[in-house]
Amino acid sequence: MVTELQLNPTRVVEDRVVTTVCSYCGVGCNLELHLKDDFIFKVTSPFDSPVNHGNLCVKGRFGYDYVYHPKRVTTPLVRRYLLEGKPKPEGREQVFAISMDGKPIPNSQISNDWDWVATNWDTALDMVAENLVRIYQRDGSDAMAVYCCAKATNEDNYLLQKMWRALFRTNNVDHCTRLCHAGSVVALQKAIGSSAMSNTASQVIMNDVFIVTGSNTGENHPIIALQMKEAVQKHGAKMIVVDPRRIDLVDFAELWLPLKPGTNVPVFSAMAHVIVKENLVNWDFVNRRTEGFQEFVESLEKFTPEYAEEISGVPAEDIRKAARMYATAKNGAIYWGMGISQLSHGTASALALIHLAFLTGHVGRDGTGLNPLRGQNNVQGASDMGAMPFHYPGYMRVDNEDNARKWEAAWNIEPGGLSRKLGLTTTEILGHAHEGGIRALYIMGENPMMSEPNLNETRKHMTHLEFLVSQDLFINESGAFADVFLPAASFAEKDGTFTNTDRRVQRVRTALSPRGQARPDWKILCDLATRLERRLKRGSSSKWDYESPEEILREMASVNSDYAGITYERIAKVGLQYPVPDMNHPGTPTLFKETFPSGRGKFIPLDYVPVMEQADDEYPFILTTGRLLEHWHGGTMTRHSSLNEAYPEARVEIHPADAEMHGITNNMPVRVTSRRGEIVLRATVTEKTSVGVVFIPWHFAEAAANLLTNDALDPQAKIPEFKACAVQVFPAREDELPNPEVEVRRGRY
Ligand SMILES: Nc1nc2c(c(=O)[nH]1)N[C@H]1C(S)=C(S)[C@@H](COP(=O)(O)OP(=O)(O)OC[C@H]3O[C@@H](n4cnc5c(=O)[nH]c(N)nc54)[C@H](O)[C@@H]3O)O[C@H]1N2
Ligand SMILES: Nc1nc2c(c(=O)[nH]1)N[C@H]1C(S)=C(S)[C@@H](COP(=O)(O)OP(=O)(O)OC[C@H]3O[C@@H](n4cnc5c(=O)[nH]c(N)nc54)[C@H](O)[C@@H]3O)O[C@H]1N2
Ligand code: SF4
Ligand SMILES: [Mo]
Repeated sequence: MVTELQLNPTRVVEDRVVTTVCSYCGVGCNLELHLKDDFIFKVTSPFDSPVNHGNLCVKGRFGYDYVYHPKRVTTPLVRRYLLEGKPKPEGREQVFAISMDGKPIPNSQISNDWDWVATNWDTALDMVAENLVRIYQRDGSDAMAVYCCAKATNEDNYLLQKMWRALFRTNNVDHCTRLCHAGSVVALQKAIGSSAMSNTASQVIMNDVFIVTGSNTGENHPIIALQMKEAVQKHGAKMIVVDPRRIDLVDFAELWLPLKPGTNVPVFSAMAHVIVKENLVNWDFVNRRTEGFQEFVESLEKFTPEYAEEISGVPAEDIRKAARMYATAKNGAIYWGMGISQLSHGTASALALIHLAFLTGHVGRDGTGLNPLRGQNNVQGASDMGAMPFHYPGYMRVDNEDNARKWEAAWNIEPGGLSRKLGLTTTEILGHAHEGGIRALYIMGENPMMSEPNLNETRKHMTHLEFLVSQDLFINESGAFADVFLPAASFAEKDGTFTNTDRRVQRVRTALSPRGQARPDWKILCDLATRLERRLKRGSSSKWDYESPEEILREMASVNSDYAGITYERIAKVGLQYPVPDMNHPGTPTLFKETFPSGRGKFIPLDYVPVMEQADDEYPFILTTGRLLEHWHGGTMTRHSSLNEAYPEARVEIHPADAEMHGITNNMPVRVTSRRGEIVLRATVTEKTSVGVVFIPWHFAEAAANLLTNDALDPQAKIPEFKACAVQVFPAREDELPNPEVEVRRGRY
C-alpha cells in the first residue's frame, strides 16, 4: 500500500488533508499533509498562505518522511544496568559504540549492562524521576540542567522550562539559540531592548535597497530567498550581498562584497564611516531616536574604507558604493544570519549592522528593518517561552524580583521559591559536567554531540555526566550517551504552535497517530512532572494536569502579554504576529514604529578584534562551516529521509587555486586537520569558496565538521566561533574515506 501511494501520489484520493507548519526552518511555511490510511503520501501548500503563498522548498515538500523511518524509536528504552538495579558500569567512553538496535559492536569491551532494553512508560518515567530527584536531593539545584528544543512546540518548551524552574529551582535552562543567533540577541538587547526580527519577511518586496549578510538565504531560508529574488526581478530592488562565499543570491545582487571570514566589524563600520563623512545621515532619526552618536562618530575615525580593505579584502570603492546605496534608499533593510553571529565577536558584528540602521533611520517603518533570520522552525518560540538561562517567558529577567514574583504566583510557588540566579548557557553546561558541577542533564530534541564545537572535548564532557535523559525521535549521537531514552511524537503527530522568524504564531496539527508508543513531548512532560512533584514532597504544587496544549499556551499568555491575545481559535487559519496584547488586537507586522523598548537606540563604539585562530604555516586555511539545502544540522532528520539520496556524503569546498597548490583534484579524498581533530571526506573544487577559505557543511556524522571547530566563545553572548578556525588539507586515499553505513550513527571519534 505504502509503495503504491508513494509511486502514484497523484492518482490517490486522500481520506483527509491536514493543515500544519513545516518542521524544518524558521520561515514557517504552511503545509497541507494529504493522508490516506494514516500515511502522508503528498505535501502541498495553500496558495493563500501569507507566509509562503503555495511555495515550498525541497525539505517541506519531500523531507517529512523521517517520520516513518524504521529507526525511529517507538518504545521507551532504559539501560540494562538501571533495570537490574546494578551500579553504573565503567566504560562510558565506549557507549557511543553501541549500535542503534542496542547490540554492542562485536569485539568491543563494552559491558552488556549498557544494552538498551525496551520497557513501558511507567518504568521509564519512574526511573527518570527517581534519578533526577536523587541527584537533586543530594547535590541541589546547581547539579541540574536541561536543553529545551527549538523543533518542539511552544507548549512543549514552556512546560519543560517550567518543570526545571518550578521543581528543581534552577535557571540552568537553554537551547540551540545559544549556538545560533545569541550574538544578534545580545546586540539587539543592548542597543534597542528587543531581539526579534523587526519586520515581516514578505515586506522585502517593499525594500528598494537591502543588504543580505552572513546568510545563505537561498539554501537556508529558501522561501524568503524567493521573495528576495522577486523583489529584485519584479520590483526593481537592489540587493547587496556581503558574504565570503559566492552564494546563489550573488547572481541577483547589484553588489557583492566578498569579505574574509570574521571581518564584519571593519566592513560595516567603514560603511558607517562613509555615511557620516559624506553626510548621508538621517539627522531627524538620529536626534529623535538614538543616543551616544558623538562618541560613536569618534570611534569611527579609524574605520576608513582603505583600512577595511586591508583587513577584509573588499575594495574600498565597493564599500563606499554599498554605503551610498543603503543610505540613500527610501526603504532600506538588513537581513542577516550566522556569518554575523557565530564568531567570537558575534555581538560586535551585529552591533555594526544595527548602527547602519540607526544612522539611516531604516527601522521602524514597513519595508525597512533589522532582520536576523531565525533558523529553526520554533527557535523564536522556544526563546519566547523562556527556554533560556536569563529569562522567564516573555524575556522577563530571572534576576528581577517583580518578574520572579509574577511567575511564583502563576505557578503556585512560595514567595522567594524560584531561583534569582542566572543559569548556565548551553555552551557552559557541558563544561560544568563534573563532580560538584552539573550531574544530571535532560535533553529534549537537541544533539550536542554534533552541534557543539570541538566534539572531542564535548565527548569527554558527556562521559562525565552522572545521568542523561534523551527525549527524541531517534537515538542521535548524543542519545547514544543517555541512560534513559523517551520516544517523542513528531510534528505530524501532535498539536501545538510554532512561532516563525517574523514572530508569527501558527497552528501545528495532529495528522497521524504517534508511531508505536511515542508520545507528544508535552504529554511526556506532564506525566514526568507529576511524578517528580510527588517525590519532591513540597508543600504546594504547580499545575501539571493539562487537558490540551491550548490550556498550556493560555497559562503562559496570562503572564506574557505578547501572547495575551492569541488563542487557537484566532489562529485557526492564519497565524498572528506577536505582540498581540489583547483579544481584539490584529497582531504587529512591524515593530518599533514610535520608540524602541529601551527608549532611545544606543550607539555602542566598536573595535576590530580578529578571529581567535588565524591561518599560519601549519594550518594555512580558514575553515568556515555551514549548511546545505537538502540537509539539516546533525542530520538526525534529513539523513533518515529520502533527502539523503540527494546529497549522500560530506564534501569540502576548496578554491581551484588552493587545490592546485596542494595537489588536490575534484572528488579526491582529502584529510582535513585542525588543532583539535581530523576528518576525511571528498573535495569539491569550486570558485564558490574564496582563496584561503575552505567550507564544510556540518551535517555528516562520519566526517563531522565540529571535530575541527574552535570552542572559543564570544565573551558576551557565549556563542562559539563556528565560522572561522585554522585547518590544513592533505590528499588522502580512497580507503581512508569513512563508510557512512557503518559509521554514520556512531561518529568517528
Ligand atoms: N537547509 C537547511 N536550512 C536551514 C538549516 C539547515 O541546517 N539546513 N538550519 C537552520 C538554522 S538553525 C539556521 S540558524 C539558519 C542559518 O542560516 P545561515 O545564516 O544562512 O547559515 P550558514 O550556512 O551557517 O552560513 C551563513 C553564511 O555566512 C557566511 N559567512 C561565513 N563567515 C562570514 C563572515 O565572517 N561574515 C559574513 N558576513 N558572512 C560570513 C557563509 O559564507 C554563509 O553564506 O538556517 C536554517 N535553515
Ligand atoms: N559547525 C557548526 N556547528 C553548528 C552550526 C554551524 O553553523 N556550524 N550552527 C549552530 C546552530 S545555528 C544551531 S541552531 C545548532 C542546532 O543544534 P541542535 O538543536 O543540537 O541540532 P538538531 O540536529 O537540529 O537537533 C534537533 C533534534 O531534535 C529532534 N526532534 C525533531 N523534532 C522533535 C520533536 O518534536 N520532539 C523532540 N523531542 N525532538 C525532536 C531531532 O530528531 C534532532 O535529534 O547547531 C549549531 N552548530
Ligand atoms: S523554506 Fe523552511 S519552512 Fe519553508 S518548506 Fe523549506 S524548510 Fe520548510
Ligand atoms: Mo540555528
